[in-house]
Amino acid sequence: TVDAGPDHTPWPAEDAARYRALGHWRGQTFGTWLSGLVAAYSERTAVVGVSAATGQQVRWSYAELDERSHRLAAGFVDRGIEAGERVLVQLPNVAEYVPVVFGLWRAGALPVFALPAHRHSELVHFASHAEAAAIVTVGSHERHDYAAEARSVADEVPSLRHVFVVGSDEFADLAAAEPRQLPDPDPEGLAFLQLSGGSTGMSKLIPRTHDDYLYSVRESARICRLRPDSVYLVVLPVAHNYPMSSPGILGALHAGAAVVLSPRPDADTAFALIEAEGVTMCGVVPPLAAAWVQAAGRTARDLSTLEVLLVGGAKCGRELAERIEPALGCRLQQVFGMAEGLVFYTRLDDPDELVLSTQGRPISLDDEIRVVNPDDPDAGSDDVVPPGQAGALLTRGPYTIRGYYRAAEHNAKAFTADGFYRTGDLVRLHPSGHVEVVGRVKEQINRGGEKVAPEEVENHLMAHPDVLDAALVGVADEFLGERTCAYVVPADGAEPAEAELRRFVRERGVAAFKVPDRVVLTAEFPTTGVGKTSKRELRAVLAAQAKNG
Ligand code: J2J
Repeated sequence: TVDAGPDHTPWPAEDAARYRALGHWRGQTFGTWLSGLVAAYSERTAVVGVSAATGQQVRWSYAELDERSHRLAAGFVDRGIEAGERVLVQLPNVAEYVPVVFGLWRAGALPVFALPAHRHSELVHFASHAEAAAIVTVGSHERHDYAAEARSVADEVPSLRHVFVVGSDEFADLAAAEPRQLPDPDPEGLAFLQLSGGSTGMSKLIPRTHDDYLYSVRESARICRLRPDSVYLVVLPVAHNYPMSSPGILGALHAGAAVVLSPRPDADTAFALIEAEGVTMCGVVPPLAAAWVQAAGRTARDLSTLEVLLVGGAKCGRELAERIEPALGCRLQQVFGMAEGLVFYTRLDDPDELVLSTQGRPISLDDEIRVVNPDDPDAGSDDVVPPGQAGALLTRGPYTIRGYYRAAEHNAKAFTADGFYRTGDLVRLHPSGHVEVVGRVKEQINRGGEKVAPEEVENHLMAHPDVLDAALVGVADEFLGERTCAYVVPADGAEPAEAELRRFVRERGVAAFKVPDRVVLTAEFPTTGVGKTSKRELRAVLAAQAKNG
């Protein structure tokens, strides 16, 4: 790829020493961490979910999860997966997800976490950028043939040597390998790659270490008050950073709790699981919270075990926030996080006013927060705004990356010279340390928690012969917060139909949530008067027009 650079930008030695001295980084890998959990919680339930292999619900104890992941680790190594190699994981919410990921970690491999929604062009990008050696996926699921898609990706990406299909006979063989002790990787080395929401072009890969991530997991479990008798329900795509670690499956496991994987996020499916499994905690995005609030009014399900509903991924407006506790009979906990690191939570004992009106305060006292003048995000002056005023959020700390994976050019813009990550979020900082998210300065559309990079979608549109130019903007949407609208200038004499352009983008192989919700043809784009309009300015002008028109 063009934008090469280091795999990992380590923290400066003095910061790393401090994080170790403070006990944030404990020199533990995911493998040794799981071994410790097994020693403490052996026969307790770790994972409940539908097996991709049998289609039946399974219930695995910590000891069973441990054994499965040891066998899988040996199986991956026997198939030639080497320590440090990247393995693209594209699994829906199936029980095998958990042992597969621990198996890869124990083999020393680095999972690259794709979402089930991702399609050919995205998978090719992730696999080639990471030079992945393998893909782990399922067969057919929800009317999509994941295995066939993975094979076509493997045909295109030279580094891909294997497609492992969970549920296949071949995979059953791999999973039955004789467990054995394997070398433990470096806890300060990379553990996996998460995906960024993307702003300029394709998603960047986010390199996280065992040490930094486990710190955020332990603290998340503590802040969310997970206990051994907690039951955490996953309804969002399991590989996303939020259900993974905020507090997510890893936070739940850290506390010795049970993780229940819901195959789908709808209220009917989730409520049935809440009742059947005595679920105490769940994390959702705002549109889902709104749907659940509605459904709670007419459900016959017993939701009384539910203690906490986390809401985040996109702004939870005050009106929705106020409905959650009365409708669902549980405490609302707002969470504002990012796969790059930094996570904010409202605390369970925060005054209601803060829980309803803010997105929380950081996990750690060692999360450094700077709120700077957003007027010229490219100028990099980064003057801190007066207290209480909205500004662009910058951060660095013990679990926030210092650089994306192999992205030197992008890193120069995404981080300050002294290592602060430019989150692209516009926030107001309260005296209590809580923040309120009031907007963004980044070129990203947040479609109900699913992130869309305008440039990526515009490039797909502009590949169409009838399209001269395209600009994608977010327009307000009652349900999703915002949805996407593509403004398209047709090529001379052409009049492409909206349906045709949407189909075209979908067939280029992108996640359904990136296909423009609307397409509007326009003879020409507005100009701002001074010379050539940048895409950034153009999107701003079009978004303002959409709002006022
Ligand atoms: C407004 N915007 C929010 C919120 C995220 C926990 C929770 C969410 C994510 C996540 C995550 C928001 N209000 N409450 O990784 O561990 C927007 C911001 C942020 C971006 C990050 C976690 N919660 N956002 O959503 O990497 O713009 O992570 O910078 O997908 O989502 O997106 P992502």
